[in-house]
Amino acid sequence: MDAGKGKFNIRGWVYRERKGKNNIFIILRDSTNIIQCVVKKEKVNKDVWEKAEKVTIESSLEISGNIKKDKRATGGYEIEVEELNIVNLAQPFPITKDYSPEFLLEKRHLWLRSRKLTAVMKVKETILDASREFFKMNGWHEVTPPIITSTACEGGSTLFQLKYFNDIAYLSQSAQLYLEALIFSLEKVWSLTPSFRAEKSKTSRHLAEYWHLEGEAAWLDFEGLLKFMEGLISHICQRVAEKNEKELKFLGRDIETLKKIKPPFPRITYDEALKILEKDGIKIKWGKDLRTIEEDTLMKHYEKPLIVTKYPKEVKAFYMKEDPNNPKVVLCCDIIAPEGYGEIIGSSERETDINKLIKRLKESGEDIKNYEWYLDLRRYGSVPHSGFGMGVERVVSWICKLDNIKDAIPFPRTMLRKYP
Ligand code: NSS
Repeated sequence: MDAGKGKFNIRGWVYRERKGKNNIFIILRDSTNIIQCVVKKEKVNKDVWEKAEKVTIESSLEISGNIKKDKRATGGYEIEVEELNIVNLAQPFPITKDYSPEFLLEKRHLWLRSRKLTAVMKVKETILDASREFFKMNGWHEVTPPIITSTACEGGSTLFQLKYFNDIAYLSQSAQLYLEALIFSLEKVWSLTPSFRAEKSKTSRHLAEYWHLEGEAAWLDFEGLLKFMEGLISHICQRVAEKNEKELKFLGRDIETLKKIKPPFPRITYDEALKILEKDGIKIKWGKDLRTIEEDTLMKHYEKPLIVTKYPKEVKAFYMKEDPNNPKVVLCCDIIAPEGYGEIIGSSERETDINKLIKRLKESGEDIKNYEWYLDLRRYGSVPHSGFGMGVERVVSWICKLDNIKDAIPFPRTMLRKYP
């Protein structure tokens, strides 16, 4: 919809309608915006008036008429209708009064038309565009790793298993191990893939299927990794602030807070996090992972994303590099979003010592045979390298200020839902 002055043709769907004796108001929605159309009984022929009288919510229409500025109209313009064609007369639309989350999820295929979800999807597109742009600007190559995998990357407990001919296979939890193989030819690689986690937890932050933006680079050390991730998150926020003013306003996200998301981000170690938590009255035994409640408590102290480094080895994945200065911790980093949106990135420098990798895999109960191909990467020209994974819907939730991660994806999959 590109509103100017004069004659105007528009196609769209009825967002609202109000029928008076002499005037019928139709608010029409298309992918760009909504606009008020008025049908005046005295100005149109009988046929147009009768069609307008029939119009129902979500009917698809073609309208032509004269457009003019009108301060009172939603959107600031009004079309005075001359011609009206009903492409499809919608049956009574089921979403009327019941806006309960469960009902809206059941009718998701229709609720996608809401202004809220439309705004979220536009912001998500900018987030993806900005990410791609940032990787390209820095010379990273986009690659396409597999979705069907033979091994776990993030531990067996959340793996989805599937029948694979006469064998079994798994849906990918992360492209990481495959990206690691690709750095030996392309050096800096990234991918955007769905990741699958059979999460039993019913939280506002977990999906069973989410979009995973992952990067892996040869010669990238821990410090370089932290810098790159700060740069990426900041670039995303700046681009959204530039491009999605209208959507952010609709979603209630203040643009100024996004503009402030610039490096450097605050950095603390796991040990320092425990000290802050203790002052806040939460005592965590060293060696325990930080849960949602601890992350949220920490974030009361910060307005920018927080970088938490060097977690205990036991709570982190087998591939993370042991800190040369302290073998009890690994060179990993979680980035936690402000305002209680939780972890948006998990990352680390990778272990290059093949014996340490084998030991850690055995400790986590894995069959080494399945990881022989991965261990080959340490046998033939191994180099220091690092990588990360960003949960796209977590970032969307934070930037769009959503109450639940389910609204960050068109068709959310959770333990309790795979329909529609
Ligand atoms: O498990 S992660 O913390 N890390 C990895 O998978 C690494 N192998 C990534 C890598 O280094 N290439 O997941 C990464 C991010 C995490 O920080 C969350 O933001 C997001 O993926 N994540 C999720 N988002 C939505 N739903 C679920 N269930 C979920 N699990 C992780």
